[in-house]
Amino acid sequence: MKTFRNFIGGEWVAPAGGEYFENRNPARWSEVIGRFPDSDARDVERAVRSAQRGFEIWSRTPAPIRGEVIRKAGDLLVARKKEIARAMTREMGKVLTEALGDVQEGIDTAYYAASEGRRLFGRTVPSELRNKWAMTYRRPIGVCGIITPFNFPMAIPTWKIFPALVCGNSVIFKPAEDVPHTATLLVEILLEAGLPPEVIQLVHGRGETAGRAIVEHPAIPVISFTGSTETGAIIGETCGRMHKRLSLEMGGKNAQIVMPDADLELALEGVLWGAFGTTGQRCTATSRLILHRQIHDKFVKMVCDAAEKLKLGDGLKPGTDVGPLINRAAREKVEYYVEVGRKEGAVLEIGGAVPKSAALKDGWFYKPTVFTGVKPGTRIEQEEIFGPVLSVIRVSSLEEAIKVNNGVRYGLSSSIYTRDLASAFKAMEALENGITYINAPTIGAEAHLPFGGVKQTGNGHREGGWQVYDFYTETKAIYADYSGKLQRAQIDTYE
Ligand code: UN1
Repeated sequence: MKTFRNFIGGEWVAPAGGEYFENRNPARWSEVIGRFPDSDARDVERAVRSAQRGFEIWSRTPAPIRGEVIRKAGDLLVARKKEIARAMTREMGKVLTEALGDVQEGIDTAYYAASEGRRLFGRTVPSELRNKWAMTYRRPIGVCGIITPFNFPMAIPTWKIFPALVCGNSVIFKPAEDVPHTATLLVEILLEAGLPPEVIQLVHGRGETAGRAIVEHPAIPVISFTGSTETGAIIGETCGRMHKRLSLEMGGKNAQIVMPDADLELALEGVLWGAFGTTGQRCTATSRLILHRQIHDKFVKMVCDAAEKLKLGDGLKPGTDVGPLINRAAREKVEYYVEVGRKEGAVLEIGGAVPKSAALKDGWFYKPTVFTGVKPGTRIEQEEIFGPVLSVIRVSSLEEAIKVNNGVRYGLSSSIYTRDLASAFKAMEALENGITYINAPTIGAEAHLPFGGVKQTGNGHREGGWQVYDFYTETKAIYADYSGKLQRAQIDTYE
């Protein structure tokens, strides 16, 4: 069995405590991919000392040159796209087409970040005083702690790491323990692209140990985390106490609304992709379907007939539509919520079980599941399940649909299918989400637009697009006075 290492201090090293965990294939649990370091605070300590040295070099490297390194990383991702996607499917389970998309999102992010190295705009503004210039520019902040989830093993780390690096920061990267192999490949690529070794540190391990040590380390002023709202709250408390800059990207309970005037075939494709793509393990997954009563029964039948035909299996096998869940705990959570749904009186239309077929026995598979008669306010309507479970809610108007959409504590993405322009625009304005799709599913964010949610999905920051560059830089204001005398702002101008 292959043993993998951390990348700390410019070299591939074993963890201080000598402990490892196994990384297994969720579609065939008996298949072990490798052993990865179960790191602790000592490893993080070493990583911090090295990343501080990395920061000294990198923060002084011109931003366009930093961008060139990220461009090269993008080129290497292009060259190795298929190989990385296969490794990703093997450790994460999503079907190969989706894994290829995940790598592509990393490539898109690389090229956007590379060009940002030639922008990183500041502003020049007039001063209220004569012979005085005023302007702002962006400064790197320091060592950034990047903690990422299992569901997008390449895209999400690159959303955070590439902008952080282009802005001149150094990075300590702690990937989810379910997907350490893709993370290792990403770090290899950054090094091959010419990133000075101490600028990136890879610390494998668990959230409670390695993750916690990063969040609590006083010399890491920036933390970016994607994961559960519960863990985000713990991280938020620590970062608040320590005055750290923190970006949180957390849960969702996203809904697709279908109006009577919608193209139902299109809406069907949307909900299948949104609810069961990535086995429902996306923050942006469609976990609620809000149907106007006029098309409710017809559309429920369309969804159930089609969802039952989805082919479960190993994501590497051609023809597979839905892969496994990530691990035992994830499947147990789904089973738990299906039980909750039954007890709450929702009607289980399809699924609600582990598939029986012998070929799927060794993986964490679960049948696509649809509940109807789900009442707003019930637990399966309110809580994030992170699995292939769709709750259908019946409504009588657009206003009611919007109210149901907004009646949860999360606010990541939403979607409406309608041919009516007025309904589309009303929804665009009234849906309380960071992302709204018109005639498209709740998933499908592009790398050059801001990504994030309102309410308890986030804490006001955005990833992707131009906005993330504000998170990874400190804005400094400069006043250059060449008048040769003391000029007092607010006072001399108004004498
Ligand atoms: C996530 O849902 O966890 O919007 C990230 C999408 C992807 C990114 C999703 N591009 O579907």
